[in-house]
Amino acid sequence: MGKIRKKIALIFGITGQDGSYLSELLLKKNYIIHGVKRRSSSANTERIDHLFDSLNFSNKNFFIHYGDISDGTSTLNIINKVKPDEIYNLAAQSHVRVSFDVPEYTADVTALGALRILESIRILNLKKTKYYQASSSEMYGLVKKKKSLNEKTPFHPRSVYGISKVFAFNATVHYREAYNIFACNGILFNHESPRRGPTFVTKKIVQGLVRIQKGLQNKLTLGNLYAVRDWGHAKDYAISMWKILQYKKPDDWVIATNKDQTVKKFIDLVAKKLNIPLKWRGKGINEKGINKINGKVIVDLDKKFLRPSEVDFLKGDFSKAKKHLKWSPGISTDQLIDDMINEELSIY
Ligand code: NAP
Ligand code: F7E
Repeated sequence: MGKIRKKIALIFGITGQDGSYLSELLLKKNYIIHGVKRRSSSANTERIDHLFDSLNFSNKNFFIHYGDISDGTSTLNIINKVKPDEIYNLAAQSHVRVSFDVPEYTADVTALGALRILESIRILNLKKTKYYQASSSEMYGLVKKKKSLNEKTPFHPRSVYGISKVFAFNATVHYREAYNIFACNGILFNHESPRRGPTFVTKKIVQGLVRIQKGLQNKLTLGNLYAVRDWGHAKDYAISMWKILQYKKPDDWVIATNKDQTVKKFIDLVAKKLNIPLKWRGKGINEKGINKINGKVIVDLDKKFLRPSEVDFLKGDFSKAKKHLKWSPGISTDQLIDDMINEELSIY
């Protein structure tokens, strides 16, 4: 009997939250993984250090290459060298607030980066290579009716990050239609985990409140408390990425939990789990979260964390993915918060 050839996956954005969970999943599925890492002056492989020997940049089934999706030549060269069965493009300047400060850079990486990968697949004539684009609920932006959003809901992005993701979404559809490339969009709603970057709101809240409980920090300063988000667990969402590329045809998919919460509710849930007695006082930018027992201000607001234009409401209808991909979120918000808190507590 001949040996079954292992599938080869190439992951752009392997050092990020999702890249690390996707790598763990694909290694379990017996893939050979090639990941692309940017050069940085300080270590950026913390989330994947457990998967390879960082001195040799590899282990048996896991290889890291230096590259950058703002560099078309290196992107094309890596794809040509690896000739992957599946490419996952998770690389992006992924912070919405930061995209207001560095719009041109965000568009170069988040929009044109996707185009550079798609162009490489086309130029190299890789007929069998499948492409996953990390599209985002931020594309919906200004939502007219506060109801669950699906694959048919129109996009109205509210940041250069959102605009760039709409470009990448459309480029993915275009390369599918024009060149018959198996190119897919996962329209993923917010997903979090202990590995979430520290400046995203859920991680900032968990980290801040744990540190306050431990007496290591006095207060947590935030922006808009009333934004509504649909928060899932990144581990669940990595499974959806793989399922999207295994489906019989390329398509676009909403991945979400169909549950919504405000930022304020998320703070209340975390505070309750940490036994921090919290009450709210004041309005607008003067609203504050106060320790009911000693009267100390635990949460306050600062305009610098507000955005010039906000996405007020995001909740996703994942019924298409449920029906055809047999994907549903397995981890509840409650479990997500426990997971994030436990990880944070384990540091101290
Ligand atoms: P993340 O933690 O910020 O990871 C982003 C990854 O992209 C990192 O590995 C980063 O490398 C890499 N990267 C940034 N610029 C690059 C460049 N020029 N060339 C190559 N790599 C580059 O983001 P995430 O939460 O894992 O999200 C993964 C993807 O899904 C992103 O595209 C994001 O926009 C999208 N998305 C995320 C969510 C969510 O809620 N998490 C929802 C929808 C869509 P460094 O480690 O060197 O910074
Ligand atoms: O903000 C509000 C903020 O930065 C969530 C990215 O993964 O998901 C993420 O984008 C909400 C916003 O995530 C603070 O105004 C209040 O309404 O955690 P976030 P995001 O902007 O939704 C989408 C789907 C992606 O694709 C992105 O890559 O929380 N908020 N106070 C705050 N947000 C932050 N960051 N910091 C605050 O202090």
